[in-house]
Amino acid sequence: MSIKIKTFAALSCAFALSALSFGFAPGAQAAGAHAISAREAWVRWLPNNLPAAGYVTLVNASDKPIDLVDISSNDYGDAMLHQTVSNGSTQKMVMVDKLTVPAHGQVAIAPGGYHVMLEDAKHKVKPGDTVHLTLKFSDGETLDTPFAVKSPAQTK
Ligand SMILES: [Cu+2]
Repeated sequence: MSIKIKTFAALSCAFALSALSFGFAPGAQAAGAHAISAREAWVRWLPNNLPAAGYVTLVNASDKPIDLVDISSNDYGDAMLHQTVSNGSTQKMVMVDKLTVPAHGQVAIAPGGYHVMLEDAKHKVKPGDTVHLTLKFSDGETLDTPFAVKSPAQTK
């Protein structure tokens, strides 16, 4: 993930914004030994090779803040953390170079706020599939996280 800032017209993100759901049911832990665990990881798939949006809640079990500093995937050519920013009547996506997970806290990458923009799928991806994102953190840990691919109608 580069630190340059790009803005986009909110094309495919309009789908993400259409459902402002912040509800997260308790989910399975992705990894045990890590300070950071990921839960409720899913991708809102879009047709016609439009970029997909990845969502996940990151939980920090340690007593220090930890930053999410990089995202990559073997399933997509490009995986970037974006934030949706409102500016009056328009909404734009802005590149985010890091996201802090507070000590003994959590942060939600969720519709209406942050999303992982997934572009350039390396193979056919469809709802019902599982894709993997590798999340890298400032404490040196990496988390290989399975994301459930869901249809555009899904909100969580
Ligand atoms: Cu985006």
